[in-house]
Amino acid sequence: MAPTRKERAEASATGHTTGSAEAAGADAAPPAGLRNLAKLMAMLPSDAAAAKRGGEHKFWKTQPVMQPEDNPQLAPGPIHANTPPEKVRAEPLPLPADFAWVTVDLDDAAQLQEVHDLLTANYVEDDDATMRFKYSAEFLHWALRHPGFDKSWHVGVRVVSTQKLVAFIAGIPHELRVGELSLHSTEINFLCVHKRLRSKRLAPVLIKEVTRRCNLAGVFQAIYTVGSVLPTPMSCARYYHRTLNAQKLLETGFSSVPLGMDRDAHIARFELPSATQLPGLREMTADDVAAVGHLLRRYLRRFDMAPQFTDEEVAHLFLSGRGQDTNGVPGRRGQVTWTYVVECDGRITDMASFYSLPSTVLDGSTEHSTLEAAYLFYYATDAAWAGADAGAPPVAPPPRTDLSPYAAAVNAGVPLWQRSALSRLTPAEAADEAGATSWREESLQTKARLKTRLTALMQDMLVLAKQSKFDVVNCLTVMDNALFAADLKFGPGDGFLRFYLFNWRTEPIPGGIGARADEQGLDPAAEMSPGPPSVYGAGNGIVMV
Ligand code: MYA
Repeated sequence: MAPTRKERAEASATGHTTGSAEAAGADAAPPAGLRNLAKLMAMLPSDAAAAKRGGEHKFWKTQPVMQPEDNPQLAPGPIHANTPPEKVRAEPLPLPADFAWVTVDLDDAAQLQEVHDLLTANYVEDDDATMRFKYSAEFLHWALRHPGFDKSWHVGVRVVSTQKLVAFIAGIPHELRVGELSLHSTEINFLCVHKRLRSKRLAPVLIKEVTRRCNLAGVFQAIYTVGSVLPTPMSCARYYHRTLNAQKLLETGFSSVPLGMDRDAHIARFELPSATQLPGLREMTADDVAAVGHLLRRYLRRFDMAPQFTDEEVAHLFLSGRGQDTNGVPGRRGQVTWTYVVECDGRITDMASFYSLPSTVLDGSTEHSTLEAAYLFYYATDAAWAGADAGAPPVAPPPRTDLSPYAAAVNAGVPLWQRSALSRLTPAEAADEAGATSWREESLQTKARLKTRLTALMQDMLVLAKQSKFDVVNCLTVMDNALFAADLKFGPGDGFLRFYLFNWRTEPIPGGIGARADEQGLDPAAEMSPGPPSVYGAGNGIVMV
């Protein structure tokens, strides 16, 4: 996930001095070999200026994405039919002289470091260039080596003469359920072009190349998130921020003391208990994978759109980013994800996770160079359900060894390009979703129980994030976050994140915004069906990194 967002713990003005990347020394001089790049890239057929005129979207209007003028009544489904491999372009798209495509091998430490360096200096900044995402090498390795990953979807562009990596885009396989339909799709992320090569129409070439590679692998749909508005968002969520280290956030200009409050009261407002409160809360282990998978699949089935994780993905997402123990020294080296479960009488009733995504502070006037941000990741609970809302458990769960529809199609010889709508969940995994009630139909009592439980669970996540030395916990308005955000002192930020589907048409899905005055007109779902916004949550159950 890659939002353009401005992190503010408070909605009030910060009085913060904006520092440019240049001033911060992040990109001060053209690195060797880049000196002639701008000249070289000028040879690209650049129609940037023309494209910008009147928001024409010269590129996006040619792509199989929902267009603003599309009839909203069109049935959900693909915009273009799947294509057999012989109809997919066999060679990579042409690049200008002295540029070459590379497939980045993220298991090679040097190549991983190159991607890390490119992103650290050139990736997403907030609107006034005061912060820039700083994904660690461990994070990129964890995020992009997702189960079933296809190395050819880790696409780079190098300058041939210097071998410098100057652009990148990546996809990982992802089973996405939108409404009742599941698509084997790719989650696209980390699109980045070196600052000196911007506005040369290189991004569309990267997007077309990764599309070609995905199509060759039998994948024809994608999901991606962008801070800005492109054709055409199908969901929009807002960033919320929960201050942990108020002093540091004030010093970095991330937040400010609200008018009418003194500094000490502001800092005291964000104090937390020193220990977690929920009995049975502990770190997730490998033994919990099946139980967490069961819980999560069922929980996510309540949303209009959500991933469908296999147990293998659950193990990867929540365990493989735990970093390495450091022989008694608190904390782990290279830790990316933190995942906890609640075990009650031998049963896992809750799970919750967050991941580490620091930002470089680009304002040279502060002594702090990095903001340590934890982002709320997936969570699930069954502690809130009872009676009718509980849903009928499957009478006899199918054996866990049965083949998924996808695997069965492989065995039956169905060609790769015709398998994209077949689920990779085994029958037992799929059965975990049975009987879940949509978030729209849950009773008020269930919502109230859910709110109580999630507030307790997330309060403990805040305590754990604080113990792990994070400065702030960020989340979006997706999933059930609206139920606990205000009570736990998450405040709205300036950033919004738009969700897009490639080659899939769907009705917009509520992203949990619309209730506040400054959110009017931003929620594509509200635009489609005007009415009071839901105060209870969102239909969007996706959290991208
Ligand atoms: S979002 C994170 C994006 N990265 C950053 O923001 C990092 C900092 N910025 C940069 O590196 C550059 O500014 C980028 C654009 C590379 C973003 N998503 O080359 P250009 C369109 C989609 O002259 P540049 C993430 O990673 C723009 O509207 N399109 O522009 C998810 C215009 O088209 P049109 C974007 O500034 C990425 C054209 O590109 C984005 O030099 C999902 C201009 O090209 C953007 N973030 O470079 C990608 N930014 O004229 C789509 C600009 O039509 C995946 N543009 O308006 C689609 C699915 C593909 C797989 C399908 C498989 C089936």
